[in-house]
Amino acid sequence: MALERRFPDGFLWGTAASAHQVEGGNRWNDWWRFEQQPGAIADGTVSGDACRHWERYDDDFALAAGDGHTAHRFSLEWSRIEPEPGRIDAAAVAHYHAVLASLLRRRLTPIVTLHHFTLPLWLADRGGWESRDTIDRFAEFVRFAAREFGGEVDWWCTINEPEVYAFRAYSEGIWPPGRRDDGAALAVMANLLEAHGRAYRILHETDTRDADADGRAAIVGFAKHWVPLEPLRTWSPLDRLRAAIEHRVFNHAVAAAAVTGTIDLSIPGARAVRRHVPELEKSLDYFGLNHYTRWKVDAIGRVPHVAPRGARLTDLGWEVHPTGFEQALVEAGAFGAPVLVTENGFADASDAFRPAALVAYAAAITRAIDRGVRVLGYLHWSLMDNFEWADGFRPRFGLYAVDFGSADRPRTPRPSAALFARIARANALTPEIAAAAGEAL
Ligand code: IFM
Repeated sequence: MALERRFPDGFLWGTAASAHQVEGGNRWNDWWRFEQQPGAIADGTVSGDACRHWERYDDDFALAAGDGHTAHRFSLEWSRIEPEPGRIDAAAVAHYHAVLASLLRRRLTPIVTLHHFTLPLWLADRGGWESRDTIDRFAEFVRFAAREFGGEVDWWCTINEPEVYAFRAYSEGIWPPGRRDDGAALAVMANLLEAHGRAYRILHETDTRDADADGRAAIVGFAKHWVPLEPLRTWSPLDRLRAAIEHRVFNHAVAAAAVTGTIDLSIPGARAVRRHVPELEKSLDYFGLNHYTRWKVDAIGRVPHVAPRGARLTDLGWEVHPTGFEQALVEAGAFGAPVLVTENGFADASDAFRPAALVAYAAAITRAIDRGVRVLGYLHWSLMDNFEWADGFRPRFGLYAVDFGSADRPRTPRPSAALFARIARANALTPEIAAAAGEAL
């Protein structure tokens, strides 16, 4: 990299995580119960004590602040706050106030997710997101969170990856409740989108306290997993058709719903969902973009999504492809709201290519900015290794390695932690930083 590339003033640098993946001891949600079934988790692990972040959050935020981060995204665990219908657990609420106080003391802007894949058991047992009643229960939870935490929080992320959740849990059946029914997946996705719209209005009505006195009391978006889906064989009408259908339902329809208010979800062979939800219209103050890889779509193969031959792959077999990230930023930006990268990261236990990838992906952001996308910040997934859902603890996404074999879960920085710190502190990519990352991707 020959030239220095600066990021906009106030650009947010930090990491993202979710409660169940790091806290430990989240035994009152549907994931905990699901993990106990033999074969549910690929490497045979369970979330258990996870990273013990429930006890160690303050030390973890000290690491982040010491590395020049300015923001941190985390989720409130609904099942801890409301372990039984209508009963608020005062100790859990006090805990999250302490978490927020720790972040604020360290000048880390909190970005709070309200639903990140887990449901309280009592709600999962009443039909979870297939039931419209869950939308109402979620609305009440959001109102509670806005009242309770609004004085400390301005940035809210309503729902993480509605599309991933719906397909993994209701179509592939590899997440709780383990259903395999495309029609149910579409219905669940629609309910999650409706819930986002409701939450957007509630947060703006209820959180009127401007925590950082910048004139904005509530800044609300969702986190959308954006995956470029391209035909494996561009000459194949079947690959092209399947890629187009999947792109439409997985990427475009989700983002469009939050702009137009119209939910329009269809896939061949499943009952389509079409409805207009007024609360959903213009319900993004920012577009939360989660991006990891692109997939080539093979309409006739045994495995429908594959990485291109010869591509550099993460430990999960996901292609490292910075140009796809630039494309995702541009496509997300086209929906009109500024984009916050709410997640991006790499399963790379040996940190073999993460430093170079960090530089290449940051460079992709600068190119997207040059193309007119307003990018507000970048949150790396993740500060430390954590519980990767049905893949267990094997994939290592952390800037810090966690020793899960040791009772107190020691954290050790990977070289990437220092490299990311240099980018965050400089708020720039410099030739020196690029050189420090080693060989370019
Ligand atoms: O770990 C997940 C996270 O919970 C949601 N987005 C993708 C990450 C990596 O798979």
